[in-house]
Amino acid sequence: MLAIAERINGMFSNVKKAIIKRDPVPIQDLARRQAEAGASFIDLNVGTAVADQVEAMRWLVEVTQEATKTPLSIDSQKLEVVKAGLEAAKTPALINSCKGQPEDLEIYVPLALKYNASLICLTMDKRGIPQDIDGRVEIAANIVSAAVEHGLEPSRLFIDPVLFPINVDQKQPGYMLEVFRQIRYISDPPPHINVGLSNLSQGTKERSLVNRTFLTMAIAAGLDSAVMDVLDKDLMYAAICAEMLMNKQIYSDSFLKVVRS
Ligand code: THG
Repeated sequence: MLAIAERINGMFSNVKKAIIKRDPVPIQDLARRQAEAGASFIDLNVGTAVADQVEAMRWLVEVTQEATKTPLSIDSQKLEVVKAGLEAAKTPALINSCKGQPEDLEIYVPLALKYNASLICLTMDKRGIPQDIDGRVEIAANIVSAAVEHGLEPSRLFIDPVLFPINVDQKQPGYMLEVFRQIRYISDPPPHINVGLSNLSQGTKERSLVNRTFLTMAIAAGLDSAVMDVLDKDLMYAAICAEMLMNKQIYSDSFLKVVRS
């Protein structure tokens, strides 16, 4: 699966401080550790606290690239901030994220094509995020149609049905598993399916356990990408084991050792 490393996010106080002081040391340390832990992309989110988000994103991209060659995920709700990140990135990046409504897709799909980037789209429109299965799958189908129309390959499209914290509505994780199953049938080949895994355990006291248990269930239902804590070893090992059990990694008696090396 594709692990998008979540830790360089202004929502964390040490990252926020580093961005404000323009101190590259904590950022580059996180970049190296997350790359070594097996990140496919390193997510960069300046958070909401800094004054000039465009300038902050440009700086984050530059200092992260000095530390690692791992591709970057440019995470912002603001188009100017995304553009600044894409402009500064030296290798094809991932845009995180675009809303699944026509007006936004008409801007972000061509933007992804222009920068040779991949694109995460949320199953969210003007009315918000549908709470049910059908509403999310309907928006996912609209997203895939827009991508096909513009010629963005399914391998560069990630659909994110937006995972809610477990303490908001306990029925949601079950709904999500069904949404993953249905999204796989929208196109052949299917788009990637992604979630922000840590959303699920916000506010709970057993974060790591909740995250990794859901991740293995989700992999069984077709999830193949997550914005996640790659520094959580138990989580990474659970993902590898789930993929082995789904015949997506070759089995050997010491499969974990093989993947680690
Ligand atoms: N989908 C996509 N991208 C995303 C999300 C998503 N990016 C951001 C987010 N959601 C995923 N990343 C995180 C990162 C951290 C936390 C949750 C999700 C988190 N932070 C601590 C908390 O809220 O308790 C706060 C940090 C601290 O101070 O320790 O849980 O859904 N495409």
